[in-house]
Amino acid sequence: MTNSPLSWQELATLTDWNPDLVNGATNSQSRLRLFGQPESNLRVTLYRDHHAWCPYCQKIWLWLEEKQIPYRVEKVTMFCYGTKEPWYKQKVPSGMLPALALDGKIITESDDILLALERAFQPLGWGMTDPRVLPLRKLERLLFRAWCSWLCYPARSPKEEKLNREQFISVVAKVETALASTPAAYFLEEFSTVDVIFTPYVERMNASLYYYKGYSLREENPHLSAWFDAMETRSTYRGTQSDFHTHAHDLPPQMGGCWENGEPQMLKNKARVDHGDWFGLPDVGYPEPETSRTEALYRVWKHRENIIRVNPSEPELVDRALRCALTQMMTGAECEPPAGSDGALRYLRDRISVPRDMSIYAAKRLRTALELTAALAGDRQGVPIPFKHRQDQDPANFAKI
Ligand SMILES: N[C@@H](CCC(=O)N[C@@H](CS)C(=O)NCC(=O)O)C(=O)O
Repeated sequence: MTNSPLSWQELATLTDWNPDLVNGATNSQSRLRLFGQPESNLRVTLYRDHHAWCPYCQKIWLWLEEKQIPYRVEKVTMFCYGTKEPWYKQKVPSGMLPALALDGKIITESDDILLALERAFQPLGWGMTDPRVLPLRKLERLLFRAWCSWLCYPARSPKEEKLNREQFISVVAKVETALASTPAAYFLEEFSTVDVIFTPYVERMNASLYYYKGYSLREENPHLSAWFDAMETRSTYRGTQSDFHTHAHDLPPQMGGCWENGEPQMLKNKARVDHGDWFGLPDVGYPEPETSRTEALYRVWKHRENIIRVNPSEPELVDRALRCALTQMMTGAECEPPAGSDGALRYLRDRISVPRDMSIYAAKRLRTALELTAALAGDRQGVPIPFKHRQDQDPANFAKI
């Protein structure tokens, strides 16, 4: 145990994280993607949320990454996080996301965007209107509605809760049958637009049902489990993939509420997602990369001024406590944080957003170091995460200073 944390300068020497955001692997921090092509090939701008969270944006993002279509990214604030940018409302008066500019023409509605992209760049495997794709698109919407009915409305009785659960599981059975109908782990013989369409909400279902209902979609359904594993072999998906903690706390304001069932398994899952152990949760199945710590360190180091400024505790206290947690993460030696910094460290632990801030394993490493270090100071929690909005994450507060 030490009580002298490394300085920011010393910490900087411990990371060489430097991804190629333009031509390298999929990364939520990219503002321009060229895939090795000249900038003159650019025909597309994707307007998506600052948090890399919007499910309909993820669909378009993944498609562009899979097809390696050069594009620019413009980030926009979602209503429940802060004020919508006036320049965006001039382009898209509803303020809805995603939007896409293709050769200067604005297109909204994610399905219309995919149709336009297919016309311009050819489909990803089977196209949106292919007779094999249409019924699977319908199945995805059926699954979505069954999920909403179970998660987003309070059940008036245990009987209704049970019925909603059974209804959802009966649609999952149809998804299992669809996945079983080809030898591949994907919906059709090869990865295609269908997998892209299922990805955003199946990922959110996996997280939210684990947390609010004690139901583990990925573990209880062999074909969905194999599908997740196959998706995770793709660097494109890994770059857009979120974790249980982020989804569990980003969904309620977007969906108008998520309702816990209070069952013992649910309570256990919720405690684990909120307080750890984050390793081994069924939000990821591939092994941890060697770079998870250096990535987490670099991301905190880069944004340290904003991270410290938005924390409700005193800046000097947060600065030192944060360096203690990073010292522990990088050296393995426990580092005693200043008295009274437990709430400050847990405030940050609860606000790491995946993939906005860092990738899934980097976030697990950072959450673990923050919790371990906070526990040396006490058991105070941070200011609770709001349920009706996420203005604590307003991008305006994180603008570069
Ligand atoms: N049907 C639309 C739905 C898009 C949608 O619901 N977008 C949400 C974000 S996931 C939105 O823009 N909400 C307004 C906001 O949060 O600012 C589509 O497929 O593109």
